[in-house]
Amino acid sequence: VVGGESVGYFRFPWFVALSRRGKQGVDVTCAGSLITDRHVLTAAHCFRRTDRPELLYRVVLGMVDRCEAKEHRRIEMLTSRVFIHENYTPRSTAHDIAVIELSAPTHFMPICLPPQSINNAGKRASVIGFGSTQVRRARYPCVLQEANVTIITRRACRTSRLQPKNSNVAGTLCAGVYDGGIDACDGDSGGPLQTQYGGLFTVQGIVSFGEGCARRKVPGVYTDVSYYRSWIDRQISKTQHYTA
Ligand code: 4AZ
Repeated sequence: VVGGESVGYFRFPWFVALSRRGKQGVDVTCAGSLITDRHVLTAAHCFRRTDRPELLYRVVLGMVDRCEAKEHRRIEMLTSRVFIHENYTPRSTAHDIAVIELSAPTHFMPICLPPQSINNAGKRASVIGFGSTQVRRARYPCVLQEANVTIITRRACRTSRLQPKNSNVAGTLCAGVYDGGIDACDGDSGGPLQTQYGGLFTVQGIVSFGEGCARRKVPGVYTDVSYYRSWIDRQISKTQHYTA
């Protein structure tokens, strides 16, 4: 996250870091959001270089300072299955959405899902992650970062200076700040773009892609979670014995 600030403990318990198995420490590859006691919402492209997606990541919960070897609330979970959107292909940025089924339930608080197909243009939102805080040369922070952005209309996204690929397809939304300087960046993929409705945090977007980071008039592109609400519900209901 470029242009954000450090987040304190216990603020965003649904935030999940996806760290590759077999690597030392916690690498910053991708992120996600806990949406039930055993499902994590993330980006399909986080799995693009593997044919066994359930073996790729450790799911890290309760992490705020990545540089600490241990934290009181930090736990790691394994994945039992990964549901990648049927129409996602690595050649395109469309349908960049996946649901991870954890091998056991967690006690962390999930984030709310939005209702189907709502229009959020103009709404203030924040993006959180351990992704790069610098634009030209990647630099990964120790502490989780949060930055405030605004969700913009599809039309404004299309007519922005550098039109991101596929930004006009249904199922994506754009968010940013007009003058640049604040954005998701490398390593933030899969993490939440979150808004508050009556005090409840809701995941409106999934960090998907951009043309660089934090450039003037070039918003970040997110998967529109409300567009995929029924798809998400279908994936969650595949878990046996699960009651919402
Ligand atoms: C990335 O590579 C990435 N500025 C995610 C979002 C954006 C750029 C890069 C948007 O994970």
